Amino acid sequence: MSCGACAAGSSMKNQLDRIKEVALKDLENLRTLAELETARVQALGRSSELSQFLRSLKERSEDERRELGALANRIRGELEEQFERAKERLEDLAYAALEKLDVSAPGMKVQRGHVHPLTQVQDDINAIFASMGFRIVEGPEVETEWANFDALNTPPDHPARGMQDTFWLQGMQHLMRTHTSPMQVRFMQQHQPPFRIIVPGRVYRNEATDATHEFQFHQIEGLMVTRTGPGAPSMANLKGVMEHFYQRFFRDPNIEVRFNASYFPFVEPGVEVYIKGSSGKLAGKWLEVAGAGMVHQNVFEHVGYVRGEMQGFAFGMALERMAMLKYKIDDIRLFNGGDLRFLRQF
Ligand code: FA5
Repeated sequence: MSCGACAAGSSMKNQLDRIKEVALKDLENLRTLAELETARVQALGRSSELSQFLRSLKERSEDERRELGALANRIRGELEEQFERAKERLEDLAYAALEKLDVSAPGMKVQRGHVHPLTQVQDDINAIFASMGFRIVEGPEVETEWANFDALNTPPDHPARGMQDTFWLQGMQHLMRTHTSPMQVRFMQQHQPPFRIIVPGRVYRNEATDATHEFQFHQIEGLMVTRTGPGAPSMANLKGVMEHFYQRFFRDPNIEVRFNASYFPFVEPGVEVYIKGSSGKLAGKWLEVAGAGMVHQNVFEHVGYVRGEMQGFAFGMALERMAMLKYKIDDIRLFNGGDLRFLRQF
């Protein structure tokens, strides 16, 4: 071996020592598995200095190749082992961090939700009617045109249909119910009097929203029917039920009820129910709170009863309007707005 070759060989050994030194130093400072992977690629990857070194050996003499190749491969093996150890150490640390449980840390407070104000008001209303012997039943929100209108004495050309414009489903046979009154029809088709029911539920109307109108709101229907005869439900009974309900609901024994003549095709006579109380929004003025009346004999006929054999009253009110009056809420849109500042007040 010439002296020149000797010098080249020793400088290449130095280069290998330096490569090893740099890689081991890098290993000491690693803190994450991601950092480790970057350092590993840098030290041992295809474009690392070590790989380039090994590739360059083919230009060397056979002796040099043998000697320096063996040395370079030994260093590669050592480094691979060191990287593997560092990996195990970092993995252990990562698991330990995951499992770390500080039993003395203060507990995390779980935020509890609560019942929506409309549900609270509905529960109150149900309880009051239940105490008067009314059964609570529910019905479908998608209705037939027949139950929502025709059976309720409102044929296609009837002007009252225009007052309850709705959302029709494809084919115009079904619609989103405009009121809970179709449940009068469904219930009577399946039951014989005597009965008294209330029907809470969602209703839909195709109208612009404002502070007192929603396109989707809730109603509570009431229906009490017996066979015709002494003791059958009368307008006087209807007034008594209304009075008792509103006095208990608003917790105001001074609430008065007044009927104003009105028109709904499915009752005869029909009235609008007004109340006046002594405090809050009810103080000193008459407010319209419901529609009501004696069930029309045409409706009894449509559900299969014999005309004149049955007698009863029906009423319908909106849940949102009840809640607004009770809690002095001035915009109906707050109920569905999702604003927690509003909802947390209940
Ligand atoms: C009816 O829906 C009748 N079915 C009520 C009825 C039942 C009368 C039984 C006779 C016998 P009306 O369309 O007026 O009636 O609606 C009833 C109540 O719903 C109204 O008094 C009003 O308080 C409320 N209401 C009507 N439209 C809306 C709306 N867009 N948003 C909120 N509340 C409404």
